[in-house]
Amino acid sequence: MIPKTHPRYESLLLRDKVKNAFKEGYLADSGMIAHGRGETFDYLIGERTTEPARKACEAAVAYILLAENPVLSVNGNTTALAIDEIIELAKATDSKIEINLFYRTPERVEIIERMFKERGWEDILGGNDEKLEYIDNLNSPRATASKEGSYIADVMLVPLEDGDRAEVLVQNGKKIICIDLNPLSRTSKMSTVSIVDNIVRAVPLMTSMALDFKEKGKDKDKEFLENIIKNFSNEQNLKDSLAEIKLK
Ligand code: PTJ
Repeated sequence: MIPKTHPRYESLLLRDKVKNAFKEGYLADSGMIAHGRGETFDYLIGERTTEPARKACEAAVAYILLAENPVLSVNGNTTALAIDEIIELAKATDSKIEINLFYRTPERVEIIERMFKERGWEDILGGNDEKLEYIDNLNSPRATASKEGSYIADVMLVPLEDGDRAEVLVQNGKKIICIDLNPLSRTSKMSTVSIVDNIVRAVPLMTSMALDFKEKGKDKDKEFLENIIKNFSNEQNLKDSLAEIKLK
């Protein structure tokens, strides 16, 4: 039990979620290493959503709302840290959710599938019973692609991923949005929009932006959404995100 008065309470809560997910069998052991790396970058940006991250979230929402077949990809770490928030984002943006694991095992897939279904999200793609396609030129288990999901997706959210998939997906003509606290990662560099923020902050922010656009009728305003995208440069945004790292 972590005392609420602990100065690092929020951070320790996230660590607990990751540790428990590993004990429950759905988080890869490397997922704990990935989390530690994320913690470091989060510390360096002050554990807050920076202005460049906010802009990237806005561009990401614009891409998703303009998409014909948007897919939110989930792995072990994403499920452990943000399962409810991902479901809310999918509802707010009419997106599909697909399981895609680098260290894919039927056991891990089964647990993650069950967790989504327990929360009322029945139509979880990429499960054990589905006959999956494979993305060409990708030699890891991440190549799995649901026929209704990432195989035909035009826009995909790929949070907390290693660097082997984003580039191939972009080459396949998809718009790729990553959430990655490391602005120097291969995934960040290869993605169409890279959100340099903690997933626990970025996903709820995207949902509230999508709902706000809906309320104002802007979700169907193509010109408005296309303008957000036109004014966004991922290369510049990554530079701005890097500049947010405070070394003093
Ligand atoms: O569940 P699986 O089998 O698909 O495996 C997932 C992991 C995360 C183990 C796998 O994709 C992997 O090894 O990823 P990497 O190469 O460690 O990359 C993960 C990236 O996510 C790193 O750049 C981290 O800085 C970043 N990251 C970690 N935690 C967070 C994060 N970014 C945003 N929010 C976080 N909470």
